[in-house]
Amino acid sequence: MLKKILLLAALLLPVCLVEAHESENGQLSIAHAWSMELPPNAPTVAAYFVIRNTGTQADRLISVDSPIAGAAQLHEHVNQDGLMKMQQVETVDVPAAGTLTFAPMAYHVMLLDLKDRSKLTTGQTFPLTLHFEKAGDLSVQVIVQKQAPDDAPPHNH
Ligand SMILES: [Cu+2]
Repeated sequence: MLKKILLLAALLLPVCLVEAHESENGQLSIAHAWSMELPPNAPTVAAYFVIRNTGTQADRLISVDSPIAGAAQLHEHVNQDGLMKMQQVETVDVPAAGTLTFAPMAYHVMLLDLKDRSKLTTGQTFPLTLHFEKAGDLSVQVIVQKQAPDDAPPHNH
């Protein structure tokens, strides 16, 4: 009986990896894509995720886009004279055999000129495509939630 349960668990595991908010392309995988629900009139929204690179080659995130936004930018937070400010960056390097976390007060995707606000309420998802120099395109579903997940990785149910 126990064996049966373990087998069942093993069979269910791969399903977990291809959940809506995860995406994989060779060495790169994107997990925990999320966004925080904002007031309905917020002019921009930020999206966050974790990029894992299991390969021996570094890659580079060169741009992002989403059908719900007219424009999408890569941003970082920097400490400027004691003030945290965000600014646009051209690209973000993904280290070999490493993890890069996009999170509040760190790297994030800024979506501007929002088109479909119905997707920006808690429980909804919207598509986001990441363009990498070597790995090509990776699309994920971003989950809109009320607050930040207290611990992004590891994945648990
Ligand atoms: Cu920003």
